[in-house]
Amino acid sequence: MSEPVYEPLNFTRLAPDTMQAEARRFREQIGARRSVRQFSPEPIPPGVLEDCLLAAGSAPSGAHLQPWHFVVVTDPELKAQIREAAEREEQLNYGGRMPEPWLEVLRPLGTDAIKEHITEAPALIVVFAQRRPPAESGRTKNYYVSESVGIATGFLIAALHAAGLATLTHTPNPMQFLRELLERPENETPFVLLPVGFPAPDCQVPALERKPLEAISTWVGPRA
Ligand code: IYR
Repeated sequence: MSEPVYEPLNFTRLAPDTMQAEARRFREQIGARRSVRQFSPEPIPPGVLEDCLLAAGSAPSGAHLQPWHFVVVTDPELKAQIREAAEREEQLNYGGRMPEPWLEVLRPLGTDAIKEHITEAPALIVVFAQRRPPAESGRTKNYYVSESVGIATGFLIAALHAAGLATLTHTPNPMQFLRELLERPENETPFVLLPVGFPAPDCQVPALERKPLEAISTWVGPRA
């Protein structure tokens, strides 16, 4: 068993008014993120995705096991194969596999089984969850995998947005075809498919409202 090795925390203490300004700045920046379904085929400047992936990889994880793997697909032929397989699943989803109450809450988003974004976006990032450790690790379990990969995916989406890129959080379930097409090992399961790129110049998004603070939070004790 390895014993802990410690180092001093690198922490920047901010003045209260700077804290408020930073919180507001971040809220406004992240609040401007929208899920985008129409992409421009323009390429992504080199190096940007690497930094975003490293930001995602800095997420906290169960026992610091970092149970994620990111596959970046830019190859047009592979993107076409992924689109074809995703549309096959989505035809079944929209054609009866999703019950009416589900279709009803999706209606305002205007989604359907056609997934142009998969071939239009210059890159797809497929996030894989390592449900079990790789065979060569000698360990048999990972912990809090969905929580860890969910947080890392949130970091990734935020990093891509901060870098000036749009994403769609897409889950063309069931997604096993992604493991097969991308030749990932059997301890990994596909978690989410993120088309990434610049929005098409004529991109439209549904006009949506977000829940206000009172609806998403409860305070117990004095509010600072
Ligand atoms: N996977 C389908 C359906 C879908 C489901 C949810 I929940 C969404 O928020 C959006 C779509 C699709 O991608 O169209």
